[in-house]
Amino acid sequence: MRTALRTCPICDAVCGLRLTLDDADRVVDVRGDTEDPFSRGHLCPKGASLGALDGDPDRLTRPLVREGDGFREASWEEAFRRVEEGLAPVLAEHGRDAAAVYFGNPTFHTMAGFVYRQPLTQALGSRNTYSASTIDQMPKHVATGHLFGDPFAFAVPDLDRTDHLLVIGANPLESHGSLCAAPDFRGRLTALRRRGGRLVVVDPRRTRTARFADEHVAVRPGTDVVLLLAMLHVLFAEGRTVDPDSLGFPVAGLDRLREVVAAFPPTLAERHCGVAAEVVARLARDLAAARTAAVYTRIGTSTAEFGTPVQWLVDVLNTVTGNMDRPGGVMFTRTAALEVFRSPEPFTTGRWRSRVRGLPEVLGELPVATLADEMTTPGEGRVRALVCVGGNLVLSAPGGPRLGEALAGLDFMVAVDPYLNETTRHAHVILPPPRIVQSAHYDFLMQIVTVRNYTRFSPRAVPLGPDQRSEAEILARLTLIAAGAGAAADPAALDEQIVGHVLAAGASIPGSPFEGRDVERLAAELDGEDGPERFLDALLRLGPYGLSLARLREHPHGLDLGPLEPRLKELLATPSGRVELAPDALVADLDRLRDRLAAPPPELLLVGRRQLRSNNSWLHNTPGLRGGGNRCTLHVHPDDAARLGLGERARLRSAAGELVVPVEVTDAVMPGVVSLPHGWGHAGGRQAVALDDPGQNANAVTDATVLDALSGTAVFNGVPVELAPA
Ligand SMILES: Nc1nc2c(c(=O)[nH]1)N[C@H]1C(S)=C(S)[C@@H](COP(=O)(O)OP(=O)(O)OC[C@H]3O[C@@H](n4cnc5c(=O)[nH]c(N)nc54)[C@H](O)[C@@H]3O)O[C@H]1N2
Ligand SMILES: Nc1nc2c(c(=O)[nH]1)N[C@H]1C(S)=C(S)[C@@H](COP(=O)(O)OP(=O)(O)OC[C@H]3O[C@@H](n4cnc5c(=O)[nH]c(N)nc54)[C@H](O)[C@@H]3O)O[C@H]1N2
Ligand code: SF4
Ligand SMILES: [Mo]
Repeated sequence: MRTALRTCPICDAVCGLRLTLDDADRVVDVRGDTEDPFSRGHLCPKGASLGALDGDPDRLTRPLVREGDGFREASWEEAFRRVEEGLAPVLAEHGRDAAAVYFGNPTFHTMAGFVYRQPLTQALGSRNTYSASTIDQMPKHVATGHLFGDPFAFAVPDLDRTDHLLVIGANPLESHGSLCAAPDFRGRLTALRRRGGRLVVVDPRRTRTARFADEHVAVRPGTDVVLLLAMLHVLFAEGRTVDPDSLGFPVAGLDRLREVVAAFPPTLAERHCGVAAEVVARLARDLAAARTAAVYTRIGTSTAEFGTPVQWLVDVLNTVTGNMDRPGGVMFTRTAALEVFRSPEPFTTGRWRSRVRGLPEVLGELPVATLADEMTTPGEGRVRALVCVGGNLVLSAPGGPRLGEALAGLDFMVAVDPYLNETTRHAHVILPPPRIVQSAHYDFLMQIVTVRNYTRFSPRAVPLGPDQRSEAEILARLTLIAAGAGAAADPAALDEQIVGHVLAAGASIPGSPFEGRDVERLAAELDGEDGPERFLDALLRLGPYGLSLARLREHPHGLDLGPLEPRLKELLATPSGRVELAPDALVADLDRLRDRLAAPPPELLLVGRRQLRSNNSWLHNTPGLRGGGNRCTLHVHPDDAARLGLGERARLRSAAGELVVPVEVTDAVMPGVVSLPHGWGHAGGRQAVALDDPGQNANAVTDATVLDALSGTAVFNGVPVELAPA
């Protein structure tokens, strides 16, 4: 028996874990790491199941290649050769855009996903680049890009110091927080209440977080944009906004903003949001009156028709109440490794458009909602091949079943995934990453959104066997194949190129520790077992804390780098050099809202529901996480159930599709709203536990034709539906 320390890779909370491994290197016990200065021993049921997940007998251990209607195991050499044979002709005959790539949620957590995403995308050279961002946080990037000029400068609630937290469309007691990395969210909210602070939740459902809060305000799905405009209306009308000169950073657009919100009085919000006008006004006044306050929003408003306007208005509220970039408000991290990348080109979108629907590119990506169109619409530039890294699109994307049919018609698909599932079963080659504990871990991306500055590196706990390939090597080889270098090209050479890039950039930054130094010499000094570790070492050395991989290894429980500090002024990258409170694109997008408000509201709206013992599409195969409340049911309010005469099962229909689902009558949802969790609908894979109680695919009824216009993000919350007894 021995112990190994590592960060949990499953969600944004980045909890430190203490694993016990037996002599056969199996994980036999998982505890929270009480010495981690950030998570202090916190652990949730998913983290506690990491051993079962890591040792899942259904995880693939060898590559699979398609043979007839089935799969057979193959050597890595054969598998990579098959990738080359499948991909190269598509690129040669139909051009770069004929191959698409998708990066799924787990690639936002893995080191390999962070390091190779750009090289692989560049090597493919396709406009058809997709990721989970356009079914998740893209509205936040777009709003942030317009407000601050840097689409990655995410304002994070200063959870541990705020006096007033307004949560809109997030359920951190079940999701454990998102774009707000805060292990033990419940403990932090308990501390908020104990120091006399106030927690208010705006959500169409009475969630675990809503029940915990001082106040829960039920809002009609998709209407938060009106609520926020009306709150701003109140603040301006009552002179409750702070003096812009007191903010500590320059702002532009205040007068225009005042004009815009003048058209949205609280009475209008009452009509559309189902929230009484005096409650709307009080929400605004409470925010302005609090000593410090933070407004926080996530999936409930991000994957919604007005996702980008809501993310914009949330940070506008944070700004005009004087809470932007100050302790107790919302703040910006100073990361240990990513500061070199902080200032990008001026933010812009639409540098190219999707072929079929003409949707604008954002951050180099096209909307996942149009991937099926690109695969099935004939013509030049049709997508004929897919590289799918850590994505279960059939269950995760809007109109998933239709996308599944499109995948079945591809000339070639390769999946990098530990499971044979609903999506990867359409692949011609499946390349499995090794066990979880066989990968080193560093949260490049999550460290952008921690509520304290914090960093931690976990070395791999179990070495790779001779028949295994690291995810880094898999992605490096795919990159080389896409670049035309072939299946046998040397991944180490690619790694040196990637690392060389960082070193050269560092050497050209005035005042950096690498300034003027020779890249080859620098490369020889780097530490690390493989490309990603060396890459990390380079970034840490260039970072603001003067760290290195060696220093992080000396601190296996992680390093607390202190509370967040004001720094917006140095991050600002707008052409005006000011925070743009009323950007043209956002103000113009409100025309779409006026049209929507003029139409009669749908009678019944579908929203999602995350479940504590689940994580998107891939944890349903772990026995310890099944059962209890973790079932795929439709929550229906008793009034709606009675009105519609519903029994045990109901037929749920939208413009996009139809499902028969088990009904759970509960007043946890407001009348006129039904809720179905996503990630279910298991079929056709090799996941015995998941297939035993497969549930229904919520994305059979979400509609890929309705999007948040500016970001191309799919609408999962606020889908018009009809319901009838089945
Ligand atoms: N209706 C509805 N749909 C939604 C949402 C919703 O709220 N409602 N939420 C959306 C959101 S926010 C997200 S992020 C997406 C997520 O959707 P996806 O991007 O599809 O991500 P996951 O379902 O988390 O996992 C995808 C795949 O990654 C594999 N995987 C697990 N670990 C690893 C690893 O280490 N490496 C690799 N290469 N693969 C791995 C899993 O086996 C699984 O097949 O779903 C979205 N879909
Ligand atoms: N247990 C668990 N944890 C997870 C995941 C998981 O699947 N399971 N997924 C992970 C991922 S990928 C992500 S992105 C995060 C997401 O983290 P969160 O955003 O915190 O997760 P959700 O539970 O989807 O919370 C969204 C809330 O918005 C509400 N809502 C729906 N429509 C509206 C609306 O129109 N207005 C308002 N105001 N609210 C609305 C929903 O009822 C729901 O309570 O969670 C991560 N953590
Ligand atoms: S809260 Fe998230 S990071 Fe922490 S143990 Fe659970 S799944 Fe892992
Ligand atoms: Mo997500």
